[in-house]
Amino acid sequence: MLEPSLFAHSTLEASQVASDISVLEIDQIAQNVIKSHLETCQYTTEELKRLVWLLYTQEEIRSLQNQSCETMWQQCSLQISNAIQYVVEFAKRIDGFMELCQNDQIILLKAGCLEVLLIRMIRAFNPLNNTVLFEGKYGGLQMFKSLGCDDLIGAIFELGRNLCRLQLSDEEIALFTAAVLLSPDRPWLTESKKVQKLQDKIYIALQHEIQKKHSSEDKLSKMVSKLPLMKTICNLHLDKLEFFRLLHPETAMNFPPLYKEVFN
Ligand code: CLR
Repeated sequence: MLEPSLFAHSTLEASQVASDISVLEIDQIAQNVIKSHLETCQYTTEELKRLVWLLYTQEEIRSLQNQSCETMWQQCSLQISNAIQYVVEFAKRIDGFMELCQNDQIILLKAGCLEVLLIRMIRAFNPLNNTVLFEGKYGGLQMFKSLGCDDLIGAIFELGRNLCRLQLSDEEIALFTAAVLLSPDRPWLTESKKVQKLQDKIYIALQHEIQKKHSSEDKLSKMVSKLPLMKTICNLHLDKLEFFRLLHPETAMNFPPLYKEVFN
């Protein structure tokens, strides 16, 4: 016969194992997401640190400003398209993403990839002089003047400054972008419950990561509070693109296929 005390002991152990498994699972999720981010973030932190003082000269800025609107749009869409490729690769490496139906994978990527890029942008954004990495050098918002989208660019730079104030680590960026990508409320998802479960776990992992660093308690809510501005920027981008397409249909037709596919 089993001794009561022994039995009690083994049930205690079992419950500990149960909670260990979930902590372990959260840890594995964090590690997978962070590794996926580091493998697909396009520029290492070291590279960016080296580049950060490589600024466009006044003359180079002037020549960007004097370019035609079409050429500048083409250059920007190419840079964005390149960056999207890395986001697609990031998504594919997140455990659970490839197990979603293909329809939902596409919906999540189309809906989330610009938001992910906007968060990733802080790695390549210098809040000290308000510059961002564009085609290998840093420059301020005036370099995008020829796009004719001052409001959009202004909002993007404002978001950059805002997000930089949170001083997110690469681990936090990894988990935050994964959570944004796995948003269960995107229209037309067929398995949003499955997406919700993945996102819940990633947010728990993110909360853990924040606690580890002893950062302010409401860091997560501060991060989440930037989502509406990101959504506004995404919608503004779509408006600008639609208007550009009306004015310059032949240029827009020649945008990179991935850019067209994501924003059509
Ligand atoms: C974001 C982080 C990526 C690398 C990267 C590539 C392209 C960059 C983008 C970052 C930030 C935003 C960016 C973009 C190219 C053009 C765009 C600088 C750094 C600016 C804001 C212009 C947008 C114009 C729209 C009208 C398309 O890992």
